[in-house]
Amino acid sequence: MNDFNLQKIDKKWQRIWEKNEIYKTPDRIKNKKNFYHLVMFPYPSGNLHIGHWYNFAVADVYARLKRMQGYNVMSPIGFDAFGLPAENAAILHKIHPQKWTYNNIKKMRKQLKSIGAIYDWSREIITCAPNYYKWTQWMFLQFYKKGLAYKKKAPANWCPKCNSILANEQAEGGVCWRCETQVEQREVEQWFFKITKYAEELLKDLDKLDWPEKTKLMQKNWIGKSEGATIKFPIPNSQFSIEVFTTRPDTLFGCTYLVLSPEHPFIENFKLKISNFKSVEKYIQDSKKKTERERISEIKEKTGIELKDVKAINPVNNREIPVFVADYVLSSYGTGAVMAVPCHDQRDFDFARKYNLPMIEVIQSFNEDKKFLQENSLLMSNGSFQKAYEEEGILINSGRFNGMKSQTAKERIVEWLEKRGLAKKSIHYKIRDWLISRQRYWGAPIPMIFCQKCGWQPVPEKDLPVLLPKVKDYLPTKEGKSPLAKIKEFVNTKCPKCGGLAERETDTMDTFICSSWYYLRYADPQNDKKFASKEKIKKWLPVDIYVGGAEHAVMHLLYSRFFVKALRDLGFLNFGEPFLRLKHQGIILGPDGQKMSKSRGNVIDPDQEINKYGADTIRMYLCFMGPYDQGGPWNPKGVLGVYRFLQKIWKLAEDLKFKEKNNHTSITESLINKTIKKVTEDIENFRFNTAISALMILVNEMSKQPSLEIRNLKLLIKLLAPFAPHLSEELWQNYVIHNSKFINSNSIHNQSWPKYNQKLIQEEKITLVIQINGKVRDKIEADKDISEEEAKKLTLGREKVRKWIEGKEIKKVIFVPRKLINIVV
Ligand code: ANZ
Ligand code: ZN
Repeated sequence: MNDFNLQKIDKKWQRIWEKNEIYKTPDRIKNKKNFYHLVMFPYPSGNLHIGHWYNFAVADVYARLKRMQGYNVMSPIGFDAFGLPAENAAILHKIHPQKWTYNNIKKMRKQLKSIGAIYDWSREIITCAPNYYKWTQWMFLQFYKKGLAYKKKAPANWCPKCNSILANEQAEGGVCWRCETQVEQREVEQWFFKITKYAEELLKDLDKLDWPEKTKLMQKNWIGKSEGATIKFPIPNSQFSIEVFTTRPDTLFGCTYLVLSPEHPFIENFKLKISNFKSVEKYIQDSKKKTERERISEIKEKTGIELKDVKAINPVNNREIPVFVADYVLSSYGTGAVMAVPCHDQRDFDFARKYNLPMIEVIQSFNEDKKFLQENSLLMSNGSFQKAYEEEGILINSGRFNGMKSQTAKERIVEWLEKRGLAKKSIHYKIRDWLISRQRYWGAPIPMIFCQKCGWQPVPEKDLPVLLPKVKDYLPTKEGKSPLAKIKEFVNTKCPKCGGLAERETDTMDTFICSSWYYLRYADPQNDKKFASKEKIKKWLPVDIYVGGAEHAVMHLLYSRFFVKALRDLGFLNFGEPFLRLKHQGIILGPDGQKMSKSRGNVIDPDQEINKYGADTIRMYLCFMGPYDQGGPWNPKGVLGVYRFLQKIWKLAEDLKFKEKNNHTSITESLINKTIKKVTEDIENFRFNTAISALMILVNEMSKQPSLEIRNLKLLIKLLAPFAPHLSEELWQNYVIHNSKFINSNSIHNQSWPKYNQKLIQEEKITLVIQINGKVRDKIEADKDISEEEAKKLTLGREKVRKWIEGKEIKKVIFVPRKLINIVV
């Protein structure tokens, strides 16, 4: 028998599998259902890090289970290859972005292969390849023709360091998502995709998806639906009025002034009437320097200025009220104007106090028997108010609506005003259209041509792709234009309509467009007539399971959903959601429990780890670390533990005498069936860690036996196969097949997954009650002899539980064996 050398086994089987194309996925296999298993394709940084491994290697365990369960599993991989770093490398190291990218891809392909995953490399796609971005451009054209792509001048987030404009999602928190530089605002002509058209559907369809609740909630908040009313405030002695959007029409009687955004057109229209217009203008200029973030920041003091000699009329009581301009009101939300209710909105309260504006209390908090709650009283003994009461309640100081609950009053007040044409119900969404122009080189050129005579013209489809030309200088121009603007041969072209001289668009597309449809291309990656054929799309899509990082919650995952809905409405797809089930991996920390970083010196390099322990050990350790969606610190002892476990299996196979039939075995049928059930269900539910625990128990029992039946060895190897594909192939070939020549059908990875017999499992389960601070929050089925340690691990992995303990410190765990576990936070 050979030495235990996992690295050698890795290489051997990777070579044989590749030669035999055992993971090549046909579009159909007779009597098998297709299953589309997808991981988020990597950016070709040139280095596969441990986070990639955590995503890809662990997801592959699931893919392999599905394969052994009899599905025709497609698990493709490719490269999200356009983007800034290639350009930065070009500037820094004077290497062409294309060369840099393809060099990195070559290196990463090799690293990816070392995982031992079931990737079908014949389906590989590279988004910066002309045969791919041709279709990205084609999609832009379809969107354009449907009115889903348009150009407009817009204040945009400008990163002074990257010299580029960023989407809102890429400037969250007011900083550039790549370099964390503070972003500024700039007005530029830009292309947009009309994602807002799908706001309601994107929101509604979240209910259909088997996705982590947290991710769905993030999308929901990002879409930000608000139901309320638009209310007109007439301007005395004119036919004009100012419209506001409010979610609280029940507070209308408490509105004592209006606030406009600095960009509101009313200001320009009424400038002759505004006696302090000069100062107002100055205020507006100053506000342009601030980012949206700064403007709405809770911490910063609200500033504003009154429009002197202009008044508006509160339509519920006909009182004349002053009008202000303040930059905390955004022009891009609602109507760009707000009715201020100081007693019931804290922002308005702070503002009113600062500028000494009147306050009227109109909502009071009452308990269930309509008794006024003194402790919530706003009024202080000196007659002034202490803070805003923002909850709903019962109306006071509101004329005939007094005594009504907020809920009812909202409806009634709007109905009442509606009769006079002064209000209507309305809905607003926070989500904005997707800004897709980039003033960068390394992206797909936007296929549009501008003609002085004919305006914007789409590039005819037959002329696609618009190839990205070679340039010498990758920096955007000082005016913020793409470096492509410096290439005359690229810019100058003919108008597709009149044939006259015209100019090409020089902006490139946001790389998030490339990744919004790549999963469609995997179904038919070589097609040069279509982005993918209808039949092939039908065979594979939608994606059955998608595994990747939670950081993509509102960008990639929302854009992809929008793409599918738009393509469906264009008649190219017959489904409305791209990813039916979604799983996120957690984050791996360094051995010191800190975020991995080069400067801390706590980075784990997967290449080094597999050189030491082999791919199977690393795959299995990643599975074993803890609940998959939580991640945790890398523990070298843990890795060693897993390595020894695999060694134990190796020895077990080598030392034990296997018999066709064995009368002395004391491995119970119950344990066998229990293990199959547990491993199956745990992998299905991404509880890889507990699946491995079950395998460990089984291996322990087997090691105690003087001899075992061959069927039990076969079973063990099968259960091990998804986790440790290389070692299990080696054992399978040596102890089960006994054949020197490898043929595909004999591979362990073409065997079927074992089934269990429920009847043979002795019921040893109990229901463990989970309490948080003494309150019952969840229940789990568990082994009757589950240890405190195990129970705690299981409990903390529950989504329901995490909701209650997130961000809190666990003070104590009380465990009553076979009954309950109580977590005190
Ligand atoms: C009066 C009022 C009274 C409001 C009250 C709230 C509480 P959401 O829920 O986020 O949609 N608002 C409307 N347009 C705005 C804009 N362009 N910039 C800043 N604020 C704006 O918020 C809706 C509320 O935000 C609206 O309801 C409005 O203030 C404010 F006791 O109207 B409210
Ligand atoms: Zn023309």
